[in-house]
Amino acid sequence: TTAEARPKTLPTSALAERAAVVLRDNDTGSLVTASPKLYPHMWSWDAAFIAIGLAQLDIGRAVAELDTLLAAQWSDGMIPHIVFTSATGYFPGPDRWGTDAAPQRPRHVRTSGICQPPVHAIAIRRIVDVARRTSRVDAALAEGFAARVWQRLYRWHRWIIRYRIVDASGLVAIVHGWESGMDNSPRWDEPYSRVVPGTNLPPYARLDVLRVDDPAERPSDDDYDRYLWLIEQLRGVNYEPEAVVNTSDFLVADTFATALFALASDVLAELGEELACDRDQVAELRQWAARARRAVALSCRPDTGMAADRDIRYGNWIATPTLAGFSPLLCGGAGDRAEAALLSTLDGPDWSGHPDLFAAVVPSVSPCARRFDQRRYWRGPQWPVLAWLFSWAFARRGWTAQAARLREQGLRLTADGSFGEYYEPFTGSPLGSTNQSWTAAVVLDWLA
Ligand code: 9YW
Repeated sequence: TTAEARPKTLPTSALAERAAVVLRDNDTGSLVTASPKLYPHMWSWDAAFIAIGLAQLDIGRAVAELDTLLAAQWSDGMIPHIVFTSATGYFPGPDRWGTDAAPQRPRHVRTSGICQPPVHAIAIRRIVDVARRTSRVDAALAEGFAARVWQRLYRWHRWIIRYRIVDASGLVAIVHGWESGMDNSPRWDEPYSRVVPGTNLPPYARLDVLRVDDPAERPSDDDYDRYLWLIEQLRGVNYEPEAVVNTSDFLVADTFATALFALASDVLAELGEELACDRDQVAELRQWAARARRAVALSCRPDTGMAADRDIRYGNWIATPTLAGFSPLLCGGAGDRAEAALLSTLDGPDWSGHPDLFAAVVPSVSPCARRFDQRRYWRGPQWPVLAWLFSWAFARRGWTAQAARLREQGLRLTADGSFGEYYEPFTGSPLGSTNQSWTAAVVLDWLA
């Protein structure tokens, strides 16, 4: 039945062609929306991965994508998690976010008021590397762009250091599950269970559930009440970054965001050296990276070796088995033995080596975990974009065989050309949106 449930496998050339069509179809001219119907706006970390895919088609278009995102950077340095287009059909839109009164907001465009994981330096690194292989003109274009926006990226990383390292763990704090990029991950169950929506939560109607085949692929209504309640809290302090951290009922140290911050800070420092940027700022980035790496290593649980998040409000570690537990493999710092053990856990039967998986791609939650839910969003399905992230990081760390295997298995998962947002791990069926831009983008990069 598994084989029956599975659409055909496209030949590589047809798959690449289809992926390119998805990016073109989702392109509004100045930005590529995250997906055609479900997400008709620009999302921060999506834009980074989308730019990586665009680099395979047109370096100029890849650069323009990141320019659109960076032009929406807030004056304090934050890169907002959504840059809104004029499209309706997504909730919560700009009116519900109510960022218009925040003094740090950009003037030319409306945005949300929170952020997402800082993967943007990684995108710039990849675009520069790809461009250097295509032509001298492309290389000059990409390097010129990197030099031009380097300061903006530095200010973004400084914003995280200033406002989001708030407890002794040294991990990057988030004030909303959406900031993690993994909205309803079981990582956040406990912290969310303590968020109690007020009776004055303004009424709303969800639109996301209307755009997928089955509401069971999306977060629950209770989840959404909490997501919306946190927006009310953020609005209540007009998105002032210190007040946000002091007042949000959800304040969690995110080990995965921290690992990405460490990795991206190193990448940004390295680019800064290549492009002869400010030496003191390069040195600061190196320091920030080292501190973040240490924090991720210290978050590892002694029994499993997996990295954990920390509920800052309530002072407890959250050791739910999700793919965020493998964060140290992205940024290093845990030590060779710990990393070897973690790598074998990753390949083992509780994770990518689970015998019933359609493709050996790390699922968002271990299929052996109590809270595993094979169809529901960040609670079990496989996300090709995360497989790409791990494969890129592994290649950078010199783990060539592991990187190649992730690429091969990621392509197995996505070979039907539907470019699902996420995939059911046992059948490999696409779930959520189809023609999801970042899925198409990483496939294009894999096929290059
Ligand atoms: C939402 C766009 C975004 C991703 C997130 C993912 C989802 C949006 O889609 O969140 O409204 O649920 O969780 O990581 O950036 O692809």
